Amino acid sequence: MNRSFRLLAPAFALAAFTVPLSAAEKGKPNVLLIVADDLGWGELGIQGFSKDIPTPHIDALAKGGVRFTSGYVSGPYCSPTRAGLLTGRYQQRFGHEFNPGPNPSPEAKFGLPLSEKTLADRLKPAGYATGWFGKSHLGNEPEFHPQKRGFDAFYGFLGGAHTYLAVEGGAARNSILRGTEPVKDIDYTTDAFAREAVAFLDQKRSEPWFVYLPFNAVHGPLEATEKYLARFKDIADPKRKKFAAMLSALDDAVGTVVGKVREIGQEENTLIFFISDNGGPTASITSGNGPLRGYKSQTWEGGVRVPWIVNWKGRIPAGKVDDRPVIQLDIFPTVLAAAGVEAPADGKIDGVNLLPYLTGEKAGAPHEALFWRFGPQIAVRKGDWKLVKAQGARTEKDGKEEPSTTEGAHLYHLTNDIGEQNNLADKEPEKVKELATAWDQWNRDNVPARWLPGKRAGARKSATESVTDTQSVASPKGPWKSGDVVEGTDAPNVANHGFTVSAEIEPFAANGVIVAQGGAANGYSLYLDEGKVTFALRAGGTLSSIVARESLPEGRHKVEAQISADGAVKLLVDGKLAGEGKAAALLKRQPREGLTVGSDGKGAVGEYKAPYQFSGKVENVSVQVLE
Ligand SMILES: [Ca+2]
Repeated sequence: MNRSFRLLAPAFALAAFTVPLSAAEKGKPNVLLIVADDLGWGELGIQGFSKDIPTPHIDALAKGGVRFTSGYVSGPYCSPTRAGLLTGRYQQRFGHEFNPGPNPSPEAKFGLPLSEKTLADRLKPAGYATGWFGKSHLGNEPEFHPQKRGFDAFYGFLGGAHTYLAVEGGAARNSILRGTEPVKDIDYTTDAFAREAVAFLDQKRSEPWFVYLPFNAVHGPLEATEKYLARFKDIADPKRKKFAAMLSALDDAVGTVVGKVREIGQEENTLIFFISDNGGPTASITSGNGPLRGYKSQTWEGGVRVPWIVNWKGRIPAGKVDDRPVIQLDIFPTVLAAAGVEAPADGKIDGVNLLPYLTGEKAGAPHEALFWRFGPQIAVRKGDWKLVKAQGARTEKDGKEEPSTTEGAHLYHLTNDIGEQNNLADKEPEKVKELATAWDQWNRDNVPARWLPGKRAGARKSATESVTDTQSVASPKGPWKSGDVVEGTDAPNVANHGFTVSAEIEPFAANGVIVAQGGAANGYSLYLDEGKVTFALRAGGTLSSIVARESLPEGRHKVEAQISADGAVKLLVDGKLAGEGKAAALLKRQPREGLTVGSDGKGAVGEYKAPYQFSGKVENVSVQVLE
């Protein structure tokens, strides 16, 4: 089919005529690229794991097309995978390895580097109308605006997350924009993005179109309207109920837009993709990853394997389930091939055109191997095998600035062990070597990260100002959960007082911070160290650490540190004394740095490297100051 498209390739020439041609007459298919945010592999009816949230519209896309069960994204976080998606290149090729935080300096600005061309940049000269409806997360500065990156129309927001309901006012830096103008009075954002996409399709009847529809659903904050909440009266867990409502809204929105494509008679002329941008952050929003290990932020399967659906009625098989590994980078060359646009000569595309694999023209796997690099976390999948170094295992005590290497990586046979439980590195040294060599070779073409996550040089930031996209500003009183952040000045005032820190935890790994406030000079932290509950107190720089005698057994536990007014510390696990000691001194002043749950903030209180992310559930956290 490429050949027949190429006959029509000089789209400029066609566009020069004033006679309007329908997309079909031009021979160019439309492209609808739907991206869900933080939707885990275990969600959606069609994935077959979670049964409590029906998703008939997304399921219908899979039933009418091909569902890849080993569909990946090239990172465990929002911004990097979106950079890969829109360029068809591993984002480490151009330094977009991490989520952009605030600018590191006035000169170095975060955003999809201008050296890179987006899919819209490629499609626009071929006569495509291009629209972007939803989240960007590829730079807040004017030069990174979607309409500077090949898109005719934009309705959405530039940041990494957005409230769904209270849109007016508030986050002035991150308003909902129509083009570059802040919008007031919008609907629930999920509904609004679908509505805007539909309006765009209504306008573009005479030209092929590319609609990029990156919903912020089901990313936090957990917010839904009564219309959707009412569908889940039977779900008791309030968090799950809201998540269900948000996913149901997303499913409706997909149904609305796909319904419009059908209504305008373009169903057989539209290539549709549905993916998630990274795995589910299960602890914070319940978004599940089924049997996969780990979650968003990790290179375990749970962080990078996502729902992955492609649909093109009449052109690719319907109802097919395909377990060959594919990656979101493939969408770029697949779309270009469908559109009859030559792949760019001025940049190496890492993705593969999937059309011949979808139609059966080509057998075998599209990729010899797939690769990940996220600071010290690395992974490579080759056939059934995966070599991985992920948070919660060998990199646990490392910081993000540690070098990326395969040294000490685990080896898993994914086909037999999808949950990455049985590390075969010692048994299969040759396989380790083969995958490590492949990774090293791939990594040679990468560049250093242009920025580090959450770093901002030269500026003192408050805890809530620097909230990352897995964190949220919480009530000063608590109880708190993983991802919650409270300003230092708002957190319970523990200076010159005894206090009690308690939490319910279900760890997936042996190390990580449960709750912390302050830093290396002044603060406290309750954390796990090699499986043992540990309480660290820094008073005037002096560190006192009290460690439980035994490792925590598996499962869910209540853990508590009681600090008396005389500095005596007791550790309790499920109400039983698990360790005791004495702190050198009480805190003389309230720590300035914020309180963080599930990680430590900027400066580490204990003998670990911040953020020392906790892997697993942290809930019902509270700090009670003793009178
Ligand atoms: Ca995301």
